Amino acid sequence: MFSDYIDGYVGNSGPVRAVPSLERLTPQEPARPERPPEPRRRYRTIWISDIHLGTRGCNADLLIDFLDSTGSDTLYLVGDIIDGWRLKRKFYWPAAHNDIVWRLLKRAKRGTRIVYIPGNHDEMFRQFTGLNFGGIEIRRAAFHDTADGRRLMVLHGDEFDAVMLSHRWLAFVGDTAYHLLMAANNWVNAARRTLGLPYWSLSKTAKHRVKNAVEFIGRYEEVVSRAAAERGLDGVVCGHIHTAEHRMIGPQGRQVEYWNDGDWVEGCNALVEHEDGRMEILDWPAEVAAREERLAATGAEADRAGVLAA
Ligand SMILES: [Mn+2]
Repeated sequence: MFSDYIDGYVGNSGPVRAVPSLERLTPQEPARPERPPEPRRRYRTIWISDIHLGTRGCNADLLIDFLDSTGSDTLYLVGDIIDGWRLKRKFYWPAAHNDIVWRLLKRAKRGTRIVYIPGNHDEMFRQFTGLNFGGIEIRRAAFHDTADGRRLMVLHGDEFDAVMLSHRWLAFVGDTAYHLLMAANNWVNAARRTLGLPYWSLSKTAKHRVKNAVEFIGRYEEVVSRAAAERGLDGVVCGHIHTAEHRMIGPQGRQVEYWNDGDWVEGCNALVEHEDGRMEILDWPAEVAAREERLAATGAEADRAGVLAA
C-alpha cells in the first residue's frame, strides 16, 4: 500500500518496500548467451577499432561471433568503440550492443589485459585517460612490443586529420551521407542473409571506386607512418579510416610497418598477433563463410556415413 510505504519511509517504523535487497540482485547475463570460453582461437594480441556502438551501422552480430571465437593475452580497443556523436543526436542501444560491452568486461575479468584508446567518436572517454574501468585501462596511445621484438605505436589516428589539409576524412562524404550508406549496408546484408548469401560490404565497394577516397587513404597511411618513423619505432597500428591494411612505408632501409585494424561497420576486420610475433589481418565475414562451408561439408560427410552404415 502507498500509505505503508510513506509510513515506512517517513516514520522509519517499517521496512522500505521500494528498495530491493542487494543480495537478491543477480549478475546480468547477456541477451545472446555467450559460447564457452574454451575452445577458442588464441592469440598473443588482438586489435579492434571503429565498432561504433550506438549506431545502426555497427555489425554487432559479427563482432559477437568474433569475440566468442577468439581469446588473447592483450586486447587493444583502438577507438571509436562507442559512437558518442550519433548517440547525442539520437539514442540507439539495442541488446546486442550491451552484449558486446558485457563480453568485453567479462574478458577483462577473466584476465585479458584490455587497453582502450578512445577515438574521435568516443572522445568523451579521453578525459579518463590513465584511469581503469572494470579492468579496462584507458590510454591516449600505447606502445606495443611484439614477441619478436618490434616496437609499435598504437593510436586511433584522428590526430592526423588536422595535419592533412583535407580535414576530417568524412568531409568528402559528410557524416549523414556516410551514416545512410552504413544503414543501407545493413539492409542489403539482412536481405542477403535471408537469401543465404554471405556478408558483402556495399560501402567498401563504393569507397574503393571513389578516386578521392583512394587518394585520401594513401596520404593518410603515409602521414601516420612518418610519425612512427620520426619516433624511431618499427611501425604503427591505427584505425579511424575504416580500411584494414598492411603496408611497408618509407624510403628504402628506413621503412616502417603500417597496420590498420579496419572496422566493424564495413569490412569487419581484426588485427592479430600470433605467439611468435607474426601479425595478420582477419577478415571475419570470410572466416564465418569458411566455417559454415566446413560445417556443411562435415555435415554432408556425416550424412553419407549414416547412409553407408544403414
Ligand atoms: Mn575515428
